[in-house]
Amino acid sequence: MRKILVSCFVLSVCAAAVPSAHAASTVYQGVPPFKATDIPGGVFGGFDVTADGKIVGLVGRDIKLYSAAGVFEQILATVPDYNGASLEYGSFCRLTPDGTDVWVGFTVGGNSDDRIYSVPFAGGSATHEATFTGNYDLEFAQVGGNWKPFVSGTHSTTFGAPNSVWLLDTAADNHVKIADLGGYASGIAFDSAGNLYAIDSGLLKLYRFGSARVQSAATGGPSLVGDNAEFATDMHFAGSDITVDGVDHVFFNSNDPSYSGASIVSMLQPGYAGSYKYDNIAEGIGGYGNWSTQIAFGGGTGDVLLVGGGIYVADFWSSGGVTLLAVPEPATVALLSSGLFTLGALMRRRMS
Ligand SMILES: [Ca+2]
Repeated sequence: MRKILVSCFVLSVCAAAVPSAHAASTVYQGVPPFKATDIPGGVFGGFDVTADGKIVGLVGRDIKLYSAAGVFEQILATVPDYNGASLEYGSFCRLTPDGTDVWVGFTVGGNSDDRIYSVPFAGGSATHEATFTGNYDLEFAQVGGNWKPFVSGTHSTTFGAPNSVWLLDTAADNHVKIADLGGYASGIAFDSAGNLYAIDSGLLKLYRFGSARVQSAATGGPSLVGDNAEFATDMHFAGSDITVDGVDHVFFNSNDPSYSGASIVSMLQPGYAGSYKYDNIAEGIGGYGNWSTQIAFGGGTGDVLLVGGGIYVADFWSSGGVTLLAVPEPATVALLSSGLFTLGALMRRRMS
């Protein structure tokens, strides 16, 4: 599935990394105590955020580095023009866990040659790591003690094929299916224990698959379906992407599938199994609101609730920048540190 180029809005709770000069967001309204801030940047085919808050954005075939304030610094590398006169569309841009490399995905018309490349963060030539039809998101998790790339997408040239998750085979493109889901291609995330979070945008569910089952599927065991999930949380809207902060708080963005205007960024509550066990931390502004695509955590091992890093969201509908979402006001940090339930109590503005 072709992912349309997105502009990037950062939703952040990172007071330290975010200059106070940033204007309030015109794209998202933070749900108190969070607030949203626009970060000017580019129109990205994918993005990620470094541990110190810099933005790595895929612009065309260029992988560009921006300061935490969104100021362009340099081109890290350029991926070869492998599709001739036809465009390659960026689908994701992901730093490796140690930050030494950047992996980027592309799709092309007809999904005839959808490639994944890596480049050194320090600059250099691109390596064609794999070809994966309909790639959408890539996240790293450990298998047998080694970091491995997992990809979500359709893995099919059939339009409307359901979303699925695969362990990427960079040797021979014999990708290993981890989970069959439903709905359109959507993002994934792993927490520190290797649990997999994935979305079925058809059933409007966010699943958590336990790390043991993920490891089994990655090493020859049966692939998974939604019924194999440890937890499933119902969602109001179709989920788009998921990210996890440095202490395993889980955030996701979702869009009203009717295109009627609602795009929200939410955080799962502890013990989230059940219906709508999440709180919104920011909501789209405007007639069509937003159509958000990707979400990422920036801040290394930080805890978003303790102002240790930010949540960043790419927004397609209101192109032209990055929004840093949701910075708790300093006065609330002490409250937040007393526990997530306190935060939940502060954020009861949920759609229902
Ligand atoms: Ca993700």
